[in-house]
Order: sequence, then structure tokens, then C-alpha cells
Amino acid sequence: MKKLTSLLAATALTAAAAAPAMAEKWDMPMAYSASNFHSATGAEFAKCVTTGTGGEIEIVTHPSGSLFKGGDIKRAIQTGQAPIGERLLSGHQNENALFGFDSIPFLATSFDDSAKLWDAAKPSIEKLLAEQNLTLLYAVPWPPQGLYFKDEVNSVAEMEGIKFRSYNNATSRLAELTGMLPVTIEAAEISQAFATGVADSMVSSGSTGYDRKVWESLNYFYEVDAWLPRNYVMVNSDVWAGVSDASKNVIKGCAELAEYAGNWRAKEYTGFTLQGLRDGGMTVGPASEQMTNELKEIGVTMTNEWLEAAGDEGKAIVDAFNSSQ
Ligand code: PCA
Repeated sequence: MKKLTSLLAATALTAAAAAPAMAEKWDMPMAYSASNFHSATGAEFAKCVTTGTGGEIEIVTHPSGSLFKGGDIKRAIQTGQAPIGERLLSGHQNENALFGFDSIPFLATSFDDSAKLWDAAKPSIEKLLAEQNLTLLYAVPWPPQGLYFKDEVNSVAEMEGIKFRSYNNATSRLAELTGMLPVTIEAAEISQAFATGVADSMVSSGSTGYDRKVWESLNYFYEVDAWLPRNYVMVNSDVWAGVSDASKNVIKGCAELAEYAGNWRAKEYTGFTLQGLRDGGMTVGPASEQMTNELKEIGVTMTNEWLEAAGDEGKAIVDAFNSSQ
């Protein structure tokens, strides 16, 4: 808390000292609904920057994939079509396996472990992003991932042939290994996908199920706690290089506050949204022992596959995480 207080003071001082310069408007695409806690955190970050820089930089958020869809946000920022934006980090796993460090089943299954895993992976991820003309500002985890189904499922055998909504390589692979049929769909579009039977299941947080009111189509949520994937906010490195030192300090301060607040919200939102699913009529609870054990076996396969794909740097991340335990 002391750190935060001094950070706030430093941010305020920098802002006061900043000479008025040309005002810039930064559009910030975000993929998830405005009501989602990541979007709420992003909106506060935007306000913090706008106020802190005395309007020198005004950030305007565009949630729900309204400016760019999730899958297009990183490219838009790399190419300067938007200066800043938020994306699911593991969405880039198809470019480089390292981006999938946070979607390894059953490696880090709690908020505390997810923070340790992020500490271990952050230098590699920052370096990867920097090579792609992107500067990392902050990152916030989603709540633990569980399995949603229309019908009751108690074993992996019962998943055979079910249409499964995926959101990254790891979720598609999970579907394949459980005999389900993956179809990649952005979170902003899942309510419709479930309503029309394009998919009847997914792995996600209680938060996304709550945001998208999935109880209108699905009936079961199994608290598998498979992993906690992360969203991150990035800025185009050329744009960043052109920002005054005073404004850079404000933005860094606001990013640190956003990361802190976002983590807090993610934790608060976990219980709240699971209750929301129950109130919507869903059955929410742990998976059967058999299903849990079978999923853990699949997790071992996926861990080995990831370690092979991510090479020495991936292994170093997992080793650093394990030795922080
Ligand atoms: N919600 C996002 C990613 C992880 C999560 O909990 C989604 O389902 O797209």
C-alpha cells in the first residue's frame, strides 16, 4: 500500500509539472464487454491517463470488440492503426508457444500461483513483444477456468463429439484431446453461438459466462480451476517513444494502479460471478473425481507438448515458477 501511495504522489507531481503540449487522442480497442472487469479496469486506466497528463493524452476505450475484434487487436497496434489496446496474451500462442505459458493445464491454478508464474514469464514476454514493436503496460488475470456444458458430464468419455467453443490454441487442443469438436469464437459472440447450437460447451471463467448470460443456453459449470489466462495492455513502441517523459511516468503509474485494481477485481469477481451463474439457474460445483483425474492426465500431455514447443526459454519459465513455490 505504501508503494501505491508514493506512486500516486509521484504521478500527481509529474502531472502537475508537465507542460501543456499538443493534445493527442488514443483509441484503445478492447475485446470484452463493457461490463467485464477487464474493461472496467481499462476504462479507469484511460481516465487516469487523461486526467494525469492534463489532457495531453486522452485515451478512449472501445470495448466489446467494437473497434477491432480480439483476434485483430495486436496487429492493429503493431501496424499503428491504433496506438494502444488490450488482448488475451495466450491468443498469440499460434505465433510463439511462449505466449501460451499461462494456459498450461494445472500448472498455476490459483491467483497467487498465477502471479508467481507471471513474474517468471514476464521478462520473456516483454522481450517477445518488444521485438514486435509493442511495449507492455500492464497485465491482469482472468478468474480460474472451468468447464461449461449444456448437459451433465461426469467423465471425458461423455464429452465425445460435443461442439466446444475455444479461444486459443490450448483450448482447441483440450477439445481435441477430450474428443470434442473445437470452434474458435470471440467472447463477444458466444451468447449467440450457444443460442444457435454452434457450440454447447467451453472452458472459461465464471466471469465470461456471467457477462454473456450463458445460463440462457448452458446448464452446468464445473470448477476445474485449469489455469488463469491473462489479458495485457500494449502500446505501439513508436508511439511510446514519442511520448514525453512526464506523460510516460503518468502512464506507467496509471498502469501499475490498473494492474493492482484489476487483480483485486478479478478475485472479487470470481465468487460473485459463480453465484450469478447459480442465480441464473446453472448447476455450479466441482467436477467428479473421475473427470478431474482424466483431465489431469490430459494436462500432463499438454504440459509436455508445451515444453517441447517452447524450448529452453519455456522450460526456464516453468523451472523458475516451480522454484518459487
Ligand atoms: N474469458 C475469456 C478468456 C478467458 C476467460 O475467462 C474468454 O472466454 O474468451
